[in-house]
Amino acid sequence: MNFFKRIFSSEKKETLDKGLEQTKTSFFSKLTKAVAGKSTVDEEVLDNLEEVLVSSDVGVKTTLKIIDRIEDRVAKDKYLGTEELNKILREEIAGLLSETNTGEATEFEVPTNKKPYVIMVVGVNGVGKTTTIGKLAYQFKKAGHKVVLGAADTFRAAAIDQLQIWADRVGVSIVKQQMGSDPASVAFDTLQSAVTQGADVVIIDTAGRLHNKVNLMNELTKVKRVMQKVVGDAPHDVLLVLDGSTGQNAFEQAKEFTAATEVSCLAVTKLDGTAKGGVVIGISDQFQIPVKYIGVGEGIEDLQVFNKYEFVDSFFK
Ligand SMILES: Nc1nc2c(ncn2[C@@H]2O[C@H](COP(=O)(O)OP(=O)(O)O)[C@@H](O)[C@H]2O)c(=O)[nH]1
Ligand SMILES: [Mg+2]
Repeated sequence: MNFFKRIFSSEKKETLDKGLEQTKTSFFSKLTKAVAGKSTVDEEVLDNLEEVLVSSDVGVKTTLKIIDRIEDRVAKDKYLGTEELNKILREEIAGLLSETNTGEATEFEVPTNKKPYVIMVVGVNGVGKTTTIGKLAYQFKKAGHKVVLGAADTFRAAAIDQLQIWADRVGVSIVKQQMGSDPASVAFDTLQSAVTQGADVVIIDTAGRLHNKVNLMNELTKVKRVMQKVVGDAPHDVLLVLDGSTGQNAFEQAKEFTAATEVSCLAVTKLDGTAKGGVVIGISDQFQIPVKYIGVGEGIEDLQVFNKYEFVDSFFK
């Protein structure tokens, strides 16, 4: 099917368009400046374009790939207006994303052969893990699944309270212990409770305080191992949450976490209120890990299944 000839739910699309507004505005104003007063695609235009992409947080590697493609495609010194250049850029970015195994889904999906389907959520403090868990729980519940949350971020009392607030808001159960208790023990209890209740989905929150890679690795390994005593192949997904508004820092975090544990999918949050939405393009291209969800606001409905077609469409609208 043609990359852009897809039909999306208009409500979802509106939220996405709104969420990406700052990225778009900044991107297009830079793009316009990059080609202002230029009538042909020369070295300078390509250099400017490179700068626009890098400063939109697409990342250097991915930017170079895109520039190469444009160079291959556009005859040197060919006349090209902003609109045309924009179209070519859009096509090349779409082409790049279509080569990654990311962003094909359109619905929040629960694998039918896993019961319960266990997701362990990791990422540094403040990136939006708990919020993303709340939003995910809401979507899964809405789809008719029974969801149990596990408060394995036991480092701060506030973290447990925050997950409790989300559980109440969504109307799902939560398993927690006191602050300071062993995260692995909370995860174990959560899975046991989920199995007893016949739950469909379990989402485990974890602490992101462990900056030391060895500690982080040990802790996550322990949590996983303990979970496997209850559900042999758990966790089915390790979801790394990245704050898109931190731009290049998100790339660094992705590198660190993927070195510490096996990450199976990514969520990029806070794409609203930032001009750094290009980070999703770079991350999709550079990590062999699919971006599964994107956060476009603080509200309960502001989590979307990442779909590259919709994304590129919104980015270039
Ligand atoms: N604007 C915006 N804020 C978000 C998004 N996701 C999370 N947040 C906010 O980021 C802050 C930290 O989120 P939290 O879930 O506590 O992060 P955690 O420490 O990783 O669990 C909170 O104020 C959230 O409301 C998002 O997609 N957009
Ligand atoms: Mg939290």
